[in-house]
Amino acid sequence: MPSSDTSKSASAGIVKAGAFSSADKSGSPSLEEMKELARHLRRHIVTIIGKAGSGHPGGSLSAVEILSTLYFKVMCHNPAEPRWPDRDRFILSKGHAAPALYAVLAECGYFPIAELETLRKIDSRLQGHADRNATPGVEMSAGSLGQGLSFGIGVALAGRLSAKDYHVYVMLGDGECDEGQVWEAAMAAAHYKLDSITAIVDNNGLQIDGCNCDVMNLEPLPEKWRAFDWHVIETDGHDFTQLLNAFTAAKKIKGQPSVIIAHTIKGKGVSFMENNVDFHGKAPTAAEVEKALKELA
Ligand SMILES: Cc1ncc(C[n+]2csc(CCOP(=O)(O)OP(=O)(O)O)c2C)c(N)n1
Ligand SMILES: [Mg+2]
Repeated sequence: MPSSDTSKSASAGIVKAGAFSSADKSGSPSLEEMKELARHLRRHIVTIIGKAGSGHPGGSLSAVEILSTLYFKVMCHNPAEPRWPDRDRFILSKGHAAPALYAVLAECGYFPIAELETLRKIDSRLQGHADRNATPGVEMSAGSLGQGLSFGIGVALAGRLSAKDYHVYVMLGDGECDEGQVWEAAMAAAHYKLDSITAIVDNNGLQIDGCNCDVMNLEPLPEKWRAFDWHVIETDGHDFTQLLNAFTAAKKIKGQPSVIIAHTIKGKGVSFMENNVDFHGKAPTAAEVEKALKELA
C-alpha cells in the first residue's frame, strides 16, 4: 500500500476506520502494512527535508505513527474530496511538522507523491509550515504555536451546531503546551463538554532548544489535563496497536474532551537524530540523508 514510487499516488476514495487484520475485507491495512507505511513516511520526510535544505525532521519523525494511525485506521475522510463536509478533521497545531503531514496526505492520495519533492520551493503547494489555502487536505494554516486547539474547538462547536457527527483531532507538541492559549482552549473544551474533540500531545520531551524539563517544566502533564477536566489516556506513540486502542477509547468518552499523551522519541527511526535536539530544525546533509535512508531501508 505505501509507495516508494514517487510517480504515482495511492488510490483515492473514502478511507474508513478498521481493526488490524491482514484478512480485513474492508482493505484496511494490517499491522505489518502500517509498519511498512511508517518506514516509507520516514524515508519521504528525510529525503524531502534534505532536498529542501531546511525544515524540521525531529518533530516530523516523532509524529509518524500517530498521523498514519489517524489517516489510515481512525478517521473517515476522502482524499478525492478534501473538503467533504462530513469528514473527520485533523488539525496539525505543531505546524513545523508539516513534512510528516504532507507525506501521509500524499500516501493517502490527496496529491501526487512526486509533489513531495517540491517542499519549501517557491510556488510549491507544500510550504515549510502547513497552509490550508495551498495544500489539499490541510485543515489549518499553522506555524505560530498554540493556536490549533482553539481552532479545533471552533470546528467541533460548528459540527455540534450543524448536527454533524464528525470528530476533530488536534495534534500538539509538548513544548507547544508552554503556550498559555493551549490552556485557555483546554478550559473552553471542557466547559462546552466537547466530546467530539481529541487532542494528541506528541510528548517527545524536547522542544526547539532543549529538554522541556529545562526550558519550562510541563510535568505532571497528565494531571494538568485532568485538572482541566479532560479524559487522559497515555500511550506509546510509536505502537500502532496501543495508538488504535487509545483513539477507540477516546471516542467512547462522552461529556468531556479526551487527550492522548503519546510518548514518542524525537527523530524516531534515524539513530543520529533520535533524542538529538540539533535536528529539531536542521536539514540533514546529503551524506546524512544517505545514512538515514540506509537505516530506513
Ligand atoms: C508562538 C511560537 N513561538 C515560538 C515558535 C518557534 N518554535 C518553533 S518549533 C518550537 C518548539 C516546539 O516544540 P514542540 O512543541 O515540543 O515540538 P516538537 O518537539 O514536536 O518538534 C518553537 C519554540 C513558534 N513557531 N511559535
Ligand atoms: Mg517536543
